[in-house]
Amino acid sequence: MKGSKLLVTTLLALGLIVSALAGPKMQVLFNKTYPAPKGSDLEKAKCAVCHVKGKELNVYGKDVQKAMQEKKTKDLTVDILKSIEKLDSDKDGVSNGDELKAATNPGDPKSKPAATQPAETSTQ
Ligand SMILES: [Ca+2]
Repeated sequence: MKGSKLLVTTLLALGLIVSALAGPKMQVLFNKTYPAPKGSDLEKAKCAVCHVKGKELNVYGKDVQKAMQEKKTKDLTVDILKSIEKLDSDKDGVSNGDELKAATNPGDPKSKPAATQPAETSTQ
């Protein structure tokens, strides 16, 4: 009995450590879902796609977190990522999905696709 209690405690401790590191697993899934060309804003952002610094989340990271909480899961899935593509987390006027397609950072308003207006917009 003593042994199994120790095992449970160890497993719980391990679980806490793993869940504290939002990192590698989520990043792997993210990179698989949104492969970023080398040198793109998205590729250069790495952790900064979801995080401000360390564990602190940016606006896009918070939307990911909210979507995960709504699904009551701690595991990031492709569906969760897709479910927030229509949002514009950083409010730069370009949806997360469009930014990810263009390999810009959906959590940074300064990073967005180069003007994508139709060619025949009136001159300014
Ligand atoms: Ca945006």
